[in-house]
Amino acid sequence: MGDPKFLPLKDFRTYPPEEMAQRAEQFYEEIRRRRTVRHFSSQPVPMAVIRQCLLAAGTAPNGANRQPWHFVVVQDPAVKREIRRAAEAEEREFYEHRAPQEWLDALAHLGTDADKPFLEIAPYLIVIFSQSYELHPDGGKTKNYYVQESVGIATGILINALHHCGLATLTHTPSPMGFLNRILRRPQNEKPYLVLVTGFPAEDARVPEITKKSFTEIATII
Ligand code: IYR
Repeated sequence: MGDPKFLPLKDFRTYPPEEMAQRAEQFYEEIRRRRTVRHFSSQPVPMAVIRQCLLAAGTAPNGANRQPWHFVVVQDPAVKREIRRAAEAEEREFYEHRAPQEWLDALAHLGTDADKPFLEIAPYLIVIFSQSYELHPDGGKTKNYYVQESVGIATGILINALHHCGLATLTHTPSPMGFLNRILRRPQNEKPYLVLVTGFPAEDARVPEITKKSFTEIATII
């Protein structure tokens, strides 16, 4: 290993206190408008926008800069149909057998069920994979670090970037998700993390009436 190389931090920006406060408020107002949407329109979305948002996700802080993620953008209707079929089979198992009553009770106010039409209707399914290790062409493996944290942060940035461009998202987690490796032909070092359903909301989209915890419930200043 050579010596670590460093560069001056060039493009960091600071703002006067009033502008900081204004920016903090504006960001909150922008992000609080984001809602998880389950009713999508099939209206097309330019792929260039998705590509740019994925570049934003790829800037996420992560363990040892291994960038242990891979994003598969599914737009092919046949592949979306296959994913819907496989996801609905797992979801039926979940809702009818696997989920304990306590979990079903916790979900009741969201009105979710095993039917997932959005997996075919939305223009894109962004399937996010985590890489617990790197697989080299000679068959060698290198371990990755803080993989769940890293991929979670990248996913958060992606959700934020897509919202920022006026796109709706749904974080969908069929469980188990192993079928995604098979359908999308992803290698054994990758595990599906979640499916980010992406597009415009349907004209008549409705969202559950929910509230967010207050500041004092989510934060402590000591
Ligand atoms: N994966 C299932 C169930 C589900 C679980 C949670 I936790 C949610 O917040 C919502 C749904 C589904 O997608 O329906």
